[in-house]
Amino acid sequence: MKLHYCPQTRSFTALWMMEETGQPYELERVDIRAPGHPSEAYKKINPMGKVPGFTDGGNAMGETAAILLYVADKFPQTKLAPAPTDANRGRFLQWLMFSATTIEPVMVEKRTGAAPNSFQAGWGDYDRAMAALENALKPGPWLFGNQFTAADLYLGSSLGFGMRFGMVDKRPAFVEFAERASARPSFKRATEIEAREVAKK
Ligand SMILES: N[C@@H](CCC(=O)N[C@@H](CS)C(=O)NCC(=O)O)C(=O)O
Repeated sequence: MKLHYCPQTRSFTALWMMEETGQPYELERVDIRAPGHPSEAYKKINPMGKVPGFTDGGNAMGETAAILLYVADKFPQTKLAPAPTDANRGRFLQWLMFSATTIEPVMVEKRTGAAPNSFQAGWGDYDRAMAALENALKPGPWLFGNQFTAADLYLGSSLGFGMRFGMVDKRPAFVEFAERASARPSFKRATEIEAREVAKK
């Protein structure tokens, strides 16, 4: 497995995921600011030319949610995704997608002050999304009790980022959830790798 990665970008979430699995992988640095980026070769990995990109044998993909799901399914022993036959699978998929489909757009709404149109917009609006998420995270410690999954990792990463940059309210349920997630050894390892990569710049 190879993670195509650029420090201090959204590709941190996939890096954290790779560390959470404990499986071997390569890290390939992509400079998203380099002239000529994205190359045609890189667009064969991520058609948008964005990071993260991910390759594994004949598989190539972009999109954090897709990478997390692929990796979680590849290593069922990590229990980072409920099995397709598990009663939690549907709810897991829904929350795994939520960062990409809903948190990202509502953060933009918050930052730009764009007028919400909750009924028509696929992501609803900021208040509606935050209320749904807070309700899901409140029981804790994770979405599915004591079982940490890729959906917790992605939400923890998105909430941490959103609260750091003032695009998500610091509600106690969010602060506590993000703190619990970032206390994981995998997060600390990913943070160290990121710091090393930043220093290489
Ligand atoms: N929907 C993508 C978003 C990826 C994304 O926007 N990556 C940014 C870095 S944070 C990027 O590659 N920007 C450079 C570019 O657009 O060329 C995901 O969640 O994986």
